Amino acid sequence: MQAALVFMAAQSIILSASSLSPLFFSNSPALPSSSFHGVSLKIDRHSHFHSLSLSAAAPKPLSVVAATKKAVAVLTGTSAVEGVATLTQEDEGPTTVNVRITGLAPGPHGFHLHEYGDTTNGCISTGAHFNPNSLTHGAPEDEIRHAGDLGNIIANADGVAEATIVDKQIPLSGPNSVVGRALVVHELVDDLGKGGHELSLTTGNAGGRLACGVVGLTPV
Ligand SMILES: [Cu+2]
Ligand SMILES: [Zn+2]
Repeated sequence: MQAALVFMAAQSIILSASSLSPLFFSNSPALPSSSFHGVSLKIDRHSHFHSLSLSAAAPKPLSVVAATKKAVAVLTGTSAVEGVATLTQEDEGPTTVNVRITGLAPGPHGFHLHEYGDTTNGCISTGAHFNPNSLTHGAPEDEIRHAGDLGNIIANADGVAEATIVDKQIPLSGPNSVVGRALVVHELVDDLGKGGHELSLTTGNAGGRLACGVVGLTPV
C-alpha cells in the first residue's frame, strides 16, 4: 500500500514535471532537458527500492514462486494430421503433457520434444530431439535418453491418439525449459533406441515428421 502511494506520488510528479521549473530538481545533478525529468525520477525510485530490498538483513523473496506453469503447443503439418498438447508443471515437479492428435494412421507414432521452436522450414527446422545432456536416444523410462524422448502415442482405428504423459525432463522453466521448443509427432513407431537400425540411437527410426507445434506459455 505504501509503495503504491509512493509510486502514485512519483507518477504525479512525473506527469507535472514538464510544467515545473528545472530549479525544482536542483538536488538532482546535471539533469538533461526537461523531457528527461520524468524518466530520471522513475529510475531513481526503482533503484532505491531495489537497493533497499537487497540490503535487508533477511530479504523476503521479491515475488511469490509461481505454483503452476502451463504451456500449449498446436501441432500442424503438411498433411491432415493436427492436434493440441497442453503442458502443466506444479512447482519443480514433473510436467504433465495432455495430447490429442487426429488424422493419424492407426498404431503407434513417435512423439518427441525437439530442440528448436523454429518451423521456418516446416517441422524439419525444429532440429533434433531436445538433448541437453548429450545422451543417446531411448525410452522415456530409460536413464540413457534424450530429454525430449516421450516415446510413442497410439492412434486408434479412427486415427485419433490421446495420451497423458508425465515426465521429469521437460520442465517449463529453468535452464532446461522446453518453452520455445517444439513437439513433433512422427509417421512411424519410435523403436526407443532398441531397433538395431542405424537411426535407432538418434531418432528411434520414427520416420517423417507429420505435425509439430511450438510450446508457448499460456494462462494458468
Ligand atoms: Cu521426433
Ligand atoms: Zn531421442
